[in-house]
Amino acid sequence: MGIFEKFKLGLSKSSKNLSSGFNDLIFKKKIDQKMLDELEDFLIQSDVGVESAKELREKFGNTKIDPKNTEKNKIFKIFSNYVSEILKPLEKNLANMNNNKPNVILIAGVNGVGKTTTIGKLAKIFVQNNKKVVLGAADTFRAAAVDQLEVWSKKIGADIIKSEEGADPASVAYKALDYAKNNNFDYLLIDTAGRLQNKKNLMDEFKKITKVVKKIDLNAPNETFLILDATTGQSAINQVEEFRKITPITGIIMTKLDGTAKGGILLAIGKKFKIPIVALGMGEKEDDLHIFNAAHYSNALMID
Ligand SMILES: Nc1nc2c(ncn2[C@@H]2O[C@H](COP(=O)(O)OP(=O)(O)O)[C@@H](O)[C@H]2O)c(=O)[nH]1
Ligand SMILES: [Mg+2]
Repeated sequence: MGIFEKFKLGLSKSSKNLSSGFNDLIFKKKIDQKMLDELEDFLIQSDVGVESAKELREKFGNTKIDPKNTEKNKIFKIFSNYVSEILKPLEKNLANMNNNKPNVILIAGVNGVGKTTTIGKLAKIFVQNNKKVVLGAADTFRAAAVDQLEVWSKKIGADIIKSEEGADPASVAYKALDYAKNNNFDYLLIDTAGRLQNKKNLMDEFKKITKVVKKIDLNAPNETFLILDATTGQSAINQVEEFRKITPITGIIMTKLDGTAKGGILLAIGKKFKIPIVALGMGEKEDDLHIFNAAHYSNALMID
């Protein structure tokens, strides 16, 4: 399966929702203010964001559409071009990430969004590109979290540095970077705990991690990727706001797009925060993470 086909499959719930919404509204009704109101409401409910819904309403309102001659492609194109224009500048090219060795990537996000799973999948992409990858198990809050990362490390052929449950996450991060540096690794991916309900602790934890890794490498962490769960909808927006206060975010990975009809949330987040988008998670398996491509995403949203 090609990469576009994977986007299409992963986003099929969202594309069905959007395409059938356009079908019911634009193609079956006269374009008037009432229909445009309905369209705007529908777009807001699809989580594309209030601002985008307004701008799209305007675009559709200015388009001549003959209801007898349903120019589906024209409508779909207006939508995908709009999405693509906003998100294209946000494509984060992993190959062009700074050439620090090792490249230290800190993974942040609230519990359950898919941090550990995403680390496994992302590490697999690096390993497939013949990179040496080590995982740092700095989510020491639960023993199960370390075990889960260990399973991934074995599955994909990456090393892991861990400590006992309850250990200081910063000390694990330090140990992992020390190991990565001395053994000439290309990437270190650091898993963290995401207890946003205790913001002060989380903030202190991130401060401490970023401080101790700088003792080994002043540039570390080179990246901090925030993981967001697409099925949480608007709450993902709050999470970006909260995490940005805790630590600078250099990239977003959105997971579980396969599990929601509201994949438009990525557009809302891109438009609002303009943070680069790294990859999209579209399933639980090791090959279900896809490097973000704005054209593929925007086109895949419009196929029914
Ligand atoms: N359907 C689907 N499930 C996912 C995806 N990413 C992660 N998950 C699942 O979400 C759950 C939580 O993932 P986990 O990595 O443990 O989250 P963490 O608490 O942030 O580390 C697990 O059951 C994963 O298999 C995805 O892209 N699609
Ligand atoms: Mg985890």
